Amino acid sequence: MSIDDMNGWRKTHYTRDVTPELDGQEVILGGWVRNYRDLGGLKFITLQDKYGERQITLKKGVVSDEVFEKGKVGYQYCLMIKGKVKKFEKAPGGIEIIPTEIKILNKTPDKLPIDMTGETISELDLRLNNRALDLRSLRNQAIFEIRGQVLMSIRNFLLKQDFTEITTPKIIGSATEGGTELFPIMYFDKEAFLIQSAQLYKEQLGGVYERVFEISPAFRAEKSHTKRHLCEIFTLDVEMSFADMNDVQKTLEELVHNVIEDVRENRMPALKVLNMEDKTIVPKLPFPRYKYDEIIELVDKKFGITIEWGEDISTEAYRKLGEELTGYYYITHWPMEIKPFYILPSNNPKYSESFDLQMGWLELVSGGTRVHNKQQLINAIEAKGLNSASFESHISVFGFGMPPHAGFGLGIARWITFICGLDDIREAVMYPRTPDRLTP
Ligand code: AMO
Repeated sequence: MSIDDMNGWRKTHYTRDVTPELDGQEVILGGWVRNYRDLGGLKFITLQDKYGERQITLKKGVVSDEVFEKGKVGYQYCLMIKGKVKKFEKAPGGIEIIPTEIKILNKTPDKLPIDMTGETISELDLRLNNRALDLRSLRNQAIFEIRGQVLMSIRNFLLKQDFTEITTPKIIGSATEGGTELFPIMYFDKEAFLIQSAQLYKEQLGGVYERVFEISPAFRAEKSHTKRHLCEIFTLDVEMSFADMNDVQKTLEELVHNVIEDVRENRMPALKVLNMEDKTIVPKLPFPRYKYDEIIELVDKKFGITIEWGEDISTEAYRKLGEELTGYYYITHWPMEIKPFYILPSNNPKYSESFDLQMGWLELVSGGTRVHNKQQLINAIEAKGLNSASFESHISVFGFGMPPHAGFGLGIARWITFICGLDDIREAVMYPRTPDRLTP
């Protein structure tokens, strides 16, 4: 069988736009074969495109012999179909298309590497190896439709609140946050690094545009093989001047509330595909707030897990916490010693003006009030054992009238994992990067 050209054909509709009102009209659709059934004198092709699917019905004697013969297709063949819309209640969506012409634009092997019928879910690594194909599945269509909505709703919400969208460099000359988790690269004949967070730039630009946000990648050279860690992350970074952590927490919880409301309002069919329609519900405001001290006391009393004051909360403790606190909640006032230099110490300097936003057991956000006094910033950098000279260009900005400010960073993939009820963060990213995965 030969491969056809489009030959001037253009799609007249997406599948979702072919409604029963178009009964009798001629349409041209294009897409891929999600499903195919050959019952002898009758063949059904389920044609999918970016928005959905429609049934193409080929009955011997009703369609031409040539079209009937051409209807012998394989899974995920790329097709264009010209045909008449026919109202038919028994067909999915109450419509079928009776084709008058079929173009086969590209074929697939007899056996695809992963299941594309939706009957079973192939193993994740196998799916990721064939990601562009895998992304055509109904489940992935739903996940990334929701992700798109989340990003759009975040932007709409923040722009309405006078935030300015910024874009900051992802290649930097020296280690910013002092961590060891940086990817070095060659920048012509010099060593440079991929950025770990937009932190320092968003703070600087907060001193210009007052309220800023960025949605962008950041790179973490952590060899973590967990279901919640990636090496290339995508974060929402927010910074607000003339504000402290309480103001930021209020904006953040309103943002979460609004975004989930938008997802439910606009993406209910996608939530249903993922069986999340009763689980991803609009959270009540305000979110519960617990201090770090209260949390370590709770996990000790309730679960007998001891966390030494000053230590991070262990994964085991988080898991247990997630059984107790199932929704969104804040953990505030972390020990200063486990927070980065840019976080403002509390009046009792053992503590910090910081918070995490949790969803059950998973950390979604971290943030806090920042140091804005230049000398205090220099001291804080050195107290963390870093060389303030390598932060000179950043520190200098604090000598030019830096306002008090606060902000947060939200991991987009972690949030999508939660909203979509996924088991592994890699499912929430089109092309995930992990210690073991650099392709595709
Ligand atoms: P932090 O390092 O906590 O804070 O990162 C912010 C959020 O990004 C997500 N995240 C990750 N997601 C997947 N894989 C990873 N390896 C990973 N690392 C982080 C988490 C996390 O809560 N500059 C500060 C933010 C601020 O204070 O504004 C920062 O980067 O959801």
